[in-house]
Amino acid sequence: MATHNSSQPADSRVNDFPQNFFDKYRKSGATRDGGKMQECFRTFDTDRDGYLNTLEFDGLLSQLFSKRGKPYLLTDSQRTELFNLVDSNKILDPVTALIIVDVQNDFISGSLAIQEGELIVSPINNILDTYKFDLVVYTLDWHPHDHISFVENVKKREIDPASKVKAEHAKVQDEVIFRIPGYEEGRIQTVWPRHCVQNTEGAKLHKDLKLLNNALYINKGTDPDIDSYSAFWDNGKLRQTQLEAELRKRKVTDVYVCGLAIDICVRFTSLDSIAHGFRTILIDSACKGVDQQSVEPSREQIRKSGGLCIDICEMGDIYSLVDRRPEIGLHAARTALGGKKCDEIERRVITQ
Ligand code: VGL
Ligand code: ZN
Repeated sequence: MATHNSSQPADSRVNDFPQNFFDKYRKSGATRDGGKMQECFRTFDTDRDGYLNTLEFDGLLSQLFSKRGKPYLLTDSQRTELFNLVDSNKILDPVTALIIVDVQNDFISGSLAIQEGELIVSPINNILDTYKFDLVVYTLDWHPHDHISFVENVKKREIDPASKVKAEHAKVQDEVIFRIPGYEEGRIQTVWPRHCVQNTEGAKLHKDLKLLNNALYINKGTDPDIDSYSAFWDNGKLRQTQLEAELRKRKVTDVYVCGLAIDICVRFTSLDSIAHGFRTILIDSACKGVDQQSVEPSREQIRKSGGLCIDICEMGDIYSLVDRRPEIGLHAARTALGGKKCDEIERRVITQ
């Protein structure tokens, strides 16, 4: 194995590849068709297991960094650096977080009780017992008593003239547009029964939910004038919680999401997780929805945005990396390219 660096190609170095695969890319004006990646992979994945092991990766490096068939020697640290570049999103060594969204009394047995909500408590406990996450996060909907989302409070704020629903007629799940002093735009808000008021019984996590030591707790919806379905951002993307910073601090790569409700807070938390570049996996059977009709569209939106929806029975293979899904691998690769927007990258791939 090479232990020193040299600006000259080595005279002799083990080279299992009689022809240099990269030669055609050295010639000026070589056509770079879309098949080059598959061809490259097929060439170097000599044991055909779908992965490039260390030996195969060395084979690739020694052909790539060469002159007239003679490889340049790379130091171990250079090889490691190049490998880490490829693996910059920790594809081979993920750091995992589980976000348990709003498993609070009011969403299970209280004012905003979700159908079969209590049925997710034991699957979540099973997940906590079975898998060791690098970080477990419990989120709490944590509203002040005068919160904008409470139907009981609609008369406490000015209604925007554009609001179809007027204060006198507002009922649960209506969309009301408020005027908030200091903001030009009206604030669109679906109104809910009073729920998860700070320090009340309804805001407590379900008594049977297993609480891990060293977990992180994230309160959301604490500003009276704006709601927060996502555990990352408020609905107007005006202010962030500390969730992203805490995940970054621990170098989390893979975010698993479960809890209540799949069509509201789980959905927006998952979408923001995807947008922040985390490989995001929604554990379907550990979630329930407020509105049954919007459950499937929520899943679809998460999939389309680059997330994965899995059943609990798929969790073992995915967590242990026996099952690697290209959808989220692709998302990770895109993030490795500097977090560029998907269409930008597709354009680069097509036109290069
Ligand atoms: C939620 C409605 C209002 C949720 C929170 O946690 O899904 N839904 N506030
Ligand atoms: Zn709420």
